[in-house]
Amino acid sequence: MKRLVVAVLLALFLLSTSLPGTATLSERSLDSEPLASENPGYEAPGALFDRFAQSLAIGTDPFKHLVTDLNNDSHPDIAVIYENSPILDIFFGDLDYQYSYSDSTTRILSNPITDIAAGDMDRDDLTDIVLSLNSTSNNVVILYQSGNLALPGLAFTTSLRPFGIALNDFDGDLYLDVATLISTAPPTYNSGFEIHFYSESYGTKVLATYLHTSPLSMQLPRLFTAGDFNNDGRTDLVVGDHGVGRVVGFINGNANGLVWTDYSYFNISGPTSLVVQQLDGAGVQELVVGADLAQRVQIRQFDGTRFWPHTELINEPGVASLAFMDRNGDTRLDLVRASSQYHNLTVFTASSSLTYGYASAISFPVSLDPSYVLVEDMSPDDAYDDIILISRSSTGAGLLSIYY
Ligand SMILES: [Ca+2]
Ligand SMILES: [Ca+2]
Ligand SMILES: [Ca+2]
Ligand SMILES: [Ca+2]
Repeated sequence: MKRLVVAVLLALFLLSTSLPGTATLSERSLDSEPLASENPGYEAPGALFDRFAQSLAIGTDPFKHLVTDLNNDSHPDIAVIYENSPILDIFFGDLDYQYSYSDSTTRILSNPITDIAAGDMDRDDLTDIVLSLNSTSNNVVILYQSGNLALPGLAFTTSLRPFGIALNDFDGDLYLDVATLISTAPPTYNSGFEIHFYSESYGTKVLATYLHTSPLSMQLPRLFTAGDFNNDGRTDLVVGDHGVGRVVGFINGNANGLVWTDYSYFNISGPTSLVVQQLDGAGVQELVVGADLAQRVQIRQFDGTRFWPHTELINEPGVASLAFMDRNGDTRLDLVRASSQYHNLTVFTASSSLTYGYASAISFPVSLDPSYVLVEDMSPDDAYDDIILISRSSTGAGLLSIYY
């Protein structure tokens, strides 16, 4: 009800502030099937989700981004990294929650950045940035907000090149530790993950069984995420390898973060996105896998032994990135899927049995190839969470888009 009131107020505000020509369009869309060009927005039947959008041209081949407050003004900021690039761009949300190059900053690292994460690493209530670099030494860098995210920050070295980061307090000392997904450059195909504890000054304390050995036989694992998929209160780790077509979950076996011997894996062709998320509000968290070669999104639940397939969304080509939002306030999380084949975003509304279908979905086009999608609350004036997408054109030109 509250959402509806907000939506009505928002619509009235729009009508009252819009130009005469656009008011005519809005009125017409109320009593006829809306045309795509009319952007009927979130609440209208056939909504396109793009009544409000904000776009910003960014660097070439944007790869991943995150949203957090990086200058302590309570306005969300957006950090972006790029494919094979040492550049970190940070766009600060201004007083009106707008983003531009005039209010941004850039850091140029020593080597190409392979992953980015955010967390309060020094417990000063200011969110810091952690970057992994495609290099053999000083290849994980922590930039502290208290130092204005200035280089060199704090650097430490992983056993092999790092290609993924997951942050969690793995040993219960209240400080975030850094898990890294590591591998050699091909063709030796050694890979694994390790945990660098704050209490050990991020020296390697755990080096997990190498991922390249049988039966996992991974070659270039690049997907890495953390989450408690077995519901025992300890954060576990999940690794995916697109080329080999395999996903493995490692169970965190001890509150000291030192035991990682139990794992469970399954095969899926071409995984591109891993999310551990409580989707239905109860029981174990769900493991969601998007796969472009398998053309599907699978939702699995760990039953103590294996990741049991709960449901899947098939015939979904080009799955590039997944995120979740509750777009209708029913506490079940709805699925946001970016497709590099359809060049669009689709928001699938979850049913009570946690299935997702086109019957209750909305789709809207995006700049050519979506790279990574996030859901965050980008403005206190907006009752809903928003979708933040980075995408690229056929020439690689990057675009940051926020859909309200
Ligand atoms: Ca900010
Ligand atoms: Ca901090
Ligand atoms: Ca810790
Ligand atoms: Ca666990």
